[in-house]
Amino acid sequence: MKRILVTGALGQIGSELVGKLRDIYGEDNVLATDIREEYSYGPFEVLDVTDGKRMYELANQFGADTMIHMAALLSATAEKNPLFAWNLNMGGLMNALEVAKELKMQFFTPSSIGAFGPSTPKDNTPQDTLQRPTTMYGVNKVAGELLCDYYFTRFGVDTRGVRFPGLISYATPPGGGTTDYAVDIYYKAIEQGHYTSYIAEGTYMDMMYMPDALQAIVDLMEADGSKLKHRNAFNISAMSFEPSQVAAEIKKHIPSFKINYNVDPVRQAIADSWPNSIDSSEAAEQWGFKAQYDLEKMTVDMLNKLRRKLE
Ligand code: AKB
Repeated sequence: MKRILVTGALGQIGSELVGKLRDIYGEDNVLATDIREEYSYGPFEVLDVTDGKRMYELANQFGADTMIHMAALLSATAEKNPLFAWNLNMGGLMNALEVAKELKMQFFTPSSIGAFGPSTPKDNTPQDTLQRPTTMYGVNKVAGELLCDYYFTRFGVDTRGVRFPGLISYATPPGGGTTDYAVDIYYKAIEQGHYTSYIAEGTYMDMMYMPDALQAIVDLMEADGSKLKHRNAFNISAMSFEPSQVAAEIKKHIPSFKINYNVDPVRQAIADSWPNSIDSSEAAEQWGFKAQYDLEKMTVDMLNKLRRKLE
């Protein structure tokens, strides 16, 4: 049975991931850590990921054999405070990789579609392609992809990772991402019947429903390592859409729903520098990645779950 340490356990992905991992591997085998102290159940420790010594001690005491390193700033927040983003995103990752190396742990950390930039091919973006991102978040993600590959080839750490698209969930709101509009729109549809999008009509980005993202992490970590030609930064996507397409899908269930636009130039510039749609075929071939939710199926589930949560 795995013994897993999760950083950033109260974040958008972490808070749902911990529950899933505990269902699979047992509550006592998953140590949730976060800089915030709000945890309600199961093993939890406060951890600032820039404190490598404490990270080592917690992993060692817990007897962890797997590190899932999620703590990071997202794209829009990182753009507001680039130096802090570098220190947190890169400092945290270096500490986590060092702990994984010392304690011989299997290792997962996510990259993102943010690792691509304006010179990357925009449509069906290949697994291996030009990566010259123009955001601090993107610079962190490319450096992180390279570092994870380096720790595998140089030190034999079993590093694995995916490039997540925008993630959509009814459980925990995201914070500080460029793709967050695709979550907000569902909340506002139910709460107010209309949504003002900070991303312009016609801006396509890759997206994925949270259950598929969580399953992808589990599947990649359980995959036979000898079959992986890549290890880190697998392109994975479930759908690509632009704001008016989500609005049209919501309208099928809430006919009076309306969308209008008030574009935020900072987040729009980030979105414009990212691909329209990425090619996930290497992940499918090497470890069987397959998403279950498309826009239609996700919209039905999001609206049902959010109605129950909000009404
Ligand atoms: C963001 O928008 O920053 C994230 C991402 C795509 O990495 N959701």
